[in-house]
This record gives sequence, C-alpha cells and structure tokens, in this order.
Amino acid sequence: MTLAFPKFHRNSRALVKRYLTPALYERLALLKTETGFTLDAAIQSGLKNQDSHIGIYAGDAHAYSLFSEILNPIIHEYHAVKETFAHDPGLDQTHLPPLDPDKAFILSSRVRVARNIKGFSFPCHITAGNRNLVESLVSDAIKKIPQDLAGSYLGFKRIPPCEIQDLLTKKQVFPAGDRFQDAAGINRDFPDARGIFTSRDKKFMIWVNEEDHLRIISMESSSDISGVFNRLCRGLDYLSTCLEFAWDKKQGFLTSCPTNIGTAMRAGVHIRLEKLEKNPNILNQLVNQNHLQIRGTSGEKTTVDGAIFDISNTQRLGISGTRIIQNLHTGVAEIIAAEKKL
Ligand code: CIR
Repeated sequence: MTLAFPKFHRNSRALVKRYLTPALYERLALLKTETGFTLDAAIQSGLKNQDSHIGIYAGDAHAYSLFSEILNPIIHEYHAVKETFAHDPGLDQTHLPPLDPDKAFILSSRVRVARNIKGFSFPCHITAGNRNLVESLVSDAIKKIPQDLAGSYLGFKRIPPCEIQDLLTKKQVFPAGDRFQDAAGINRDFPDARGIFTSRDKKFMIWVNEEDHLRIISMESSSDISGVFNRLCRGLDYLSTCLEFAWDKKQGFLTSCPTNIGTAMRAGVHIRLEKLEKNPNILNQLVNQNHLQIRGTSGEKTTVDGAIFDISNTQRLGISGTRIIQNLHTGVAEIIAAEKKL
C-alpha cells in the first residue's frame, strides 16, 4: 500500500514542507508509534495552515525517534544546533540584578517550561480518558507543593460559561489553542480536563493539558528575571519528585512542538520600547545577535500594541536553562541601553 504525497500550499514556507521529500514520505507514511500516531497526523497543522513556520507536532515521545528523519532536520535548523549534541538540563539558580528597577521599560518578566508525563500520548494524540488521568496526576502532585508556592487548582469544566470571558480577560483561564494547535487535534474536548493551578501570590502557575500536559510558569510585574527563574526552579524541583517527565538524553524534555524540546524553556519580558519601535532595524539586530525573538503583546502570532514587545529566547536545546537566563539578561540590558540612547 502507498499513500499519496501530501500537498502543502504553494506559498507555504513551513520547515516540514522543505524537508519532507516523496522518498522520505514513502519510508515513513505507514509507520505508527507505540500509541498509534502517524506522520499524516503529525503534519495536519502544516497542511491546513499555509503560514505555518514549522508545520509538524509530535503525538508522543516515540514520534521523536520513529520520525527522526523528518523531525531532526527541522530541530537542527530551528534550534541552530549541529547533528550531534547533548542536552544540558542545567537549572542552577541565578543571582542577576533586576534589569530595570525604576520600571521605566519592563512591565513584567516570565519564565515557562513545558513538560509531558512519561507514558502518556501528548495532547494532539491523547485519549479523553488519559487526558483526565493526566489532570488527576497533576492535581494530586500539587497537594503537597512547598508552602510558598501553594495555591489552588481551577478545573475549567467547573466554571459556569457566563464567567469564562471575565476569567479569560484576567488570564486566569487559557483559551482553546490557536488554529495551528486546532488543526493538530490539541483542542479536542476543550475545556475537559483543562485547568490552571495558581499560587496564592499569583506568581507561580501550572497550565494543565494545554499544548503540553504541563506548562509550568513563573511570572511577576518586575524586571527581576533571576527571582522569577529561581521560583520556577523550586517548583520544578518539587514536581520532579512526584511526576516522571518524557525526556531524552540528547533531545532533553520532549514536547508537542519540536520548537520547544530541550530545556522546553521560554524566558522573556514584556517591555515598552517607544523609540526602538520606530527604529526596527536597530531592534531586530540586537534581538538577532542575542538569540532572542519578538512576539506580539498578547503572545505568539499577535501584533505589538502600544510599543509593548514580548522579547524572549529562541534557543532551548543544547543550552542550559541558566545560560538562557544569562543571555536574556545581557540581551535585554543592551536593548534598554539602545532605547535610552535614542
Ligand atoms: C507553526 O508551525 O507555525 C506553529 N505550529 C507554531 C510553531 C512554533 N512557534 C514558532 O516558531 N514561533
């Protein structure tokens, strides 16, 4: 049996389109992972969204080895790593001074990591029953979280529909995923088994069953990126004692989107740059040379409003979490210096 080679949109610049040759497709198309995930399922998002950058999601940990011939070139290009690399998990606390103590530019700092629980399919391929089980495992784990991180879990299914909009505005609920995630199957059964754990001080959160089983987030309205990172490390240290995460010694933590593997960490600031907004060449140069990226004010694939940029790391693989924080600190310090000079 052969399957027809998939047709990507003629304008698509997705990495999956670039690397998926007919010969490679023929080798991989009939394979199934241990949980029954296929290449056709993996590339749905890229096929249905002609503006995809990557266009492929992993349905389980096994997909990373079974479909390595298509995933590895994408991973190497996105993460700018060579063929052979070793994941560096380093999560040593940092003690860098706040970047903007007068709060002239930085509105907030945020660090998140993605994690998936070993033995379960990832969100684009998980069954409804196993998604519920993931939610129970996380709810149990957080019962004994250290006191300074303690808080409460809000399962979205319990929220009356009339309250959802208000909670979305307050960012106490995450919405169903975007059209990229939707095409991949990540939004199935939303809002079942989705929820957010929030610490009492609202600086530590765990999103359950969004793009990954867990999105562990530390954030605050300050420029103390070190403090934010150190809080995340404490939460992660605890969670790692009660949950076993999908992990590979070369590729690090395994996630739905291949752009997140490795540390699975995104560390960034929301920063107001009124002068650099009018000088995009200077800003883009500083961002690129510091391995950072700009996202819109409300996150990925959104616009920049009121000169508020979301600036975060691009590298997640082959680099330690601690190094990511140090690089972000250096890069953002340079950006603030340039803004002050203009
Ligand atoms: C895409 O392929 O464009 C989406 N699945 C998002 C990929 C990850 N984000 C990114 O490159 N900034």
